[in-house]
Amino acid sequence: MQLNLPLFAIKNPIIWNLDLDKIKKISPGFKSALHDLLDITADYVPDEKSNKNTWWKEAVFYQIYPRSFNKDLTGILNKLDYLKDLGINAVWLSPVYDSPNDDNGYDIRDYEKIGAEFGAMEDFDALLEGVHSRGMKLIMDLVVNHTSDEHQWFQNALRGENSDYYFFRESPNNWTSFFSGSAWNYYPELESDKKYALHLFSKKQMDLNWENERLREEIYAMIRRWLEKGVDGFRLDVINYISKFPGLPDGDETVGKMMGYVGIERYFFGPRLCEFLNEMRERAFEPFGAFTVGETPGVGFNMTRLLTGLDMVFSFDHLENPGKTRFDNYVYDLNYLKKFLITQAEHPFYPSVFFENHDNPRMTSKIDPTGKNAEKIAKLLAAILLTVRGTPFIYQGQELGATNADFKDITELNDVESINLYNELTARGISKEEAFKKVLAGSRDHSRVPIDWEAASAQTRRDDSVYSYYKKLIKFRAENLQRVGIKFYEPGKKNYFAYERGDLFIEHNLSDKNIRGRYGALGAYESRIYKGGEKVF
Ligand code: ISL
Repeated sequence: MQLNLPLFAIKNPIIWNLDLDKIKKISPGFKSALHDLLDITADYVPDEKSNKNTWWKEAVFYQIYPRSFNKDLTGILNKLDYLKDLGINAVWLSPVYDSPNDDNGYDIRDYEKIGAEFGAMEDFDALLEGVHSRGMKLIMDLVVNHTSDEHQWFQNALRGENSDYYFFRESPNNWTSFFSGSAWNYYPELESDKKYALHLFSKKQMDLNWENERLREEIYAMIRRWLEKGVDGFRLDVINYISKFPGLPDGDETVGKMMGYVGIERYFFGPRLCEFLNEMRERAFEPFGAFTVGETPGVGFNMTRLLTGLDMVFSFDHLENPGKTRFDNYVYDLNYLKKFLITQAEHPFYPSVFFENHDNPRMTSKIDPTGKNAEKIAKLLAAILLTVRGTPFIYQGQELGATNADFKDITELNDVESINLYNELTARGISKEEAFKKVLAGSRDHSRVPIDWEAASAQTRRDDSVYSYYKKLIKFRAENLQRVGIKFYEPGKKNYFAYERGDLFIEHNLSDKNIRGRYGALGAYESRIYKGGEKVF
């Protein structure tokens, strides 16, 4: 998929059965790296999941990115009625902890303190109470692959105390950071010979060493304190990266080129990942019946099945067409989304469904960069999101049909990933215009601009708005679409996506042209729901 090879290149039995050892031209290093990338848990047998309360299978979640939602925690509290009116059952709050904000809160300085820009712990308690009193749930963002370099643990490590909470080495390996450049910082002031420390993300997000049992205990204790407060669960940031291969071996350069980042096969599904997740579940989540959704980039359907320590995961493979990355300028083909959802349904796990979050441009703009059909596409995406099998996650603004921001210049961007990438591209000799164009295609800032509350309130009063469409469909879903299976209809028909769920028949036109549906014509990007041949939505 990463290379956009035709499927027969993989499914052809001659290729499928190739014994890599017999191919002389493949270097042993590439072979073993490829093996690690594809096959590392071949012998792992997953445990049975416990029979806990699975409220989240019936919930509609809403993600709040606090700094661009409504100012602070009290601002969020003031919008809970808006969310309740929309029909939301659970809120995922992106980080609100104390942080120097190098990566907007995903660099935590103190896990048990609220960032001053958002308020204080009393404000958080009031928010939690406000959520619960409206019959909703609240999940927090748990960022435990790394901490800020300003976290006390890292500050201690720099003084030589508990330095095994992080990864320090005498010399860096060849791993690259997701936010450009080497994944290693150099600290010349250190007394030890090990002056390099690992950061897979920004230079201020230092990777924690999960091999260290004392560190794991501290993390579990911290999680339990939040659960004692009454939070209902967590979204776990890049949680599949927590187990790194012992010794942190160099990544294979060819695999690195294929994937865009060197070293990824050494940690994206590390040898102790399932063990750590199960341990964390037993020690922290399970005693509280807490819900977990893991952010697990690159894991794929088959490995997802093995992640029994988590209730659900976010997979990202549907956010770009095969062969494309977020920073490519292209028009997204919805037929691929359909194929992804059909294939996913063949796998035995309960999926999350989402099209947007704080790390991606708006999906409507990906499908139609001109914006001409933005409202129709926003409604189509709502209809798919809320009628396929799985738990839907709405990202703030999506319910208003938000499109990408109209940034004109690099100085208008704020995200560390965008700025680092721009600097990397221009340093490589690419012109400023070209570099800006590329960064703009994938910039995370598109979805981080403030919510337009005036437009929101106008939409709540308009019956045919995107907001009202979401609201009606969420209600319809709660009444008609709980815990029923899915059976796809005419899956081979291009630009047409249709399925049965119980006694409902749902169909979508994935194109901007009229097409023939089961019971008549479907207009551009139109969705319909039928019951016994009668249109009910
Ligand atoms: O960078 C990636 C490869 O393209 C992503 O898959 C990346 O791993 C993913 O976006 C991680 O995101 C999460 O962790 C980051 C933070 O900046 C994001 O906002 C968060 O969602 C580091 O904490």
